[in-house]
Amino acid sequence: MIIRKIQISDMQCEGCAGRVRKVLMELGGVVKVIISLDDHSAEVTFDEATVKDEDLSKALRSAGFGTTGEKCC
Ligand SMILES: [Cu+2]
Repeated sequence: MIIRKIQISDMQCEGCAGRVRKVLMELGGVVKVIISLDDHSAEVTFDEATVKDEDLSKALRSAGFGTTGEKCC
């Protein structure tokens, strides 16, 4: 298992945090997601044999979250 902290600048409210959490948890191999709205980040624990870093960012992008930008819901 490895832990990655991902910056998600356009996640700024509880609604977005819940969506980010859901998107990440739906990926096979992700076992734990800790959202921090204070620094707009998600700390993700996952099995690197099942899911890759780029899978996380790809899933977030397809759900409408980037790692840059200002928009929120
Ligand atoms: Cu929002």
